[in-house]
Amino acid sequence: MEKKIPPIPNILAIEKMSQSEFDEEFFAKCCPIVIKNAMTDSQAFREWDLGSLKGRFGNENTVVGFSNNGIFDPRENKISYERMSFAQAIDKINGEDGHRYYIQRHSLIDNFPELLDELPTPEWIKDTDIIRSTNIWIGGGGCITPLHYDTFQNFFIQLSGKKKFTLFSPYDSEILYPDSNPIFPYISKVNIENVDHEKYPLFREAKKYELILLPGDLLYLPAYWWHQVASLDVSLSVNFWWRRFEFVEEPNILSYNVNQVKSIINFFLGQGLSINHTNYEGETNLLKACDSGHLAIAQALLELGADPSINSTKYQNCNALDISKIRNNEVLMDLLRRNL
Ligand SMILES: O=C(O)CCC(=O)C(=O)O
Repeated sequence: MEKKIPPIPNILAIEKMSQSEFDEEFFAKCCPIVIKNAMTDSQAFREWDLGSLKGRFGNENTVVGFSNNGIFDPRENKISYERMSFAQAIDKINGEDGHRYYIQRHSLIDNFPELLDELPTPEWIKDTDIIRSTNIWIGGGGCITPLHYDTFQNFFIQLSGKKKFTLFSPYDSEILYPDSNPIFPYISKVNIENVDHEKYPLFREAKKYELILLPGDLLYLPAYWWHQVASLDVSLSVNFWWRRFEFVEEPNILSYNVNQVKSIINFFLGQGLSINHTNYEGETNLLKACDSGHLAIAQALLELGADPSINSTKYQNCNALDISKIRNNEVLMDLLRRNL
C-alpha cells in the first residue's frame, strides 16, 4: 500500500501563540500544538481541584462511568454507568480502584453551569466559531480512552494531574483499522498498548506522536486526528469542542457526497452563519472548494445559495469561475457557468 507522508515531524510545545499564527500554522494546516501554561491565569486553574469541587458540588447527583479494566471503550458494553453523589464519585476516583471510575465528558453547562464563568474560552476561538460543548473529565490514574477521532476541533485543557496523548494523523486513518461496525467508525480496532501485528499488519506504518499534558497546558487537537488518552495520575481536565465554517480542510470531507456535505453546511447555517462567510483572508468556502477542486463541496454550496460572483483578493480578484479556469477544471467550470 502506498504510504502517505505524515504532515508533520513532531508536535511542538510553545509558550505563546498569536491568532494569526494559530489560524495559519495550525488550524489551516490541521496540525496539533501544545501551548504551555496557557490557562495558569484562570480562576479554574487556581481554584479547581477534586477537593474544592467536592466541597462545592458534593451533594449533587452524578453519573460515573465504570470499567473493570480501566479502558473506557463504548463497544461491547464494557462501560457501565453508576449514579451516586458527586462526593462519592470523587472518593471512588481518589481510591485504590480509581482507574475504574471516570466522570467522562460531562457537559459543564448541563452539570456545573456555575463553573462556566470561571474558565475563559480559549482566546483562539473567534466570535464566529461555534462551540459545540465544554466538558469536564475527572478520572483516576490509569483510566484510558481508547484510540478514536472526533469530528470537532478540540482545545483540551489540563487543570490537574497529567495525561498522556498518543496521536496519529488523519492521513494514516486507513492503516489504523477504523471499526467496521457502522456505529463506531471513529474508533480503531487496534489495541495500541499490545498490537496484534498479524491481524493489523499495516499499523506498523502509522506514525505515532506522543505527548504528556501537564497542569495548565492546552492542546489544540484538530478534528479527525486520532487520539488515545491515558490519565497518568488522578486527573482533572476540561475541553472545548468547536467548529469553524471553513470545512474544506477537514480530511474526511473528501469522501462525502453532495447531500452529506449539504447537511454539514446546514448545521452551520442553522447557527446563523452566512453561506458566503469569508475567512481571515477574504475567501469564501466556495472559492476554497474551487481552488482545491472539491466538486461535491462546490455543488453543495451552490445548491444552498452560495454566490459564485464573489472575488477573492488572495487570488488577484478572481471569482470561483476564474479560479477553476486557472486550475483547468472543466467540470467545475461547467458547474459554475450554469450558476452564474
Ligand atoms: O481525556 C480523555 O480521556 C479523552 C479526551 C478526548 O477524547 C477528547 O477530548 O476528545
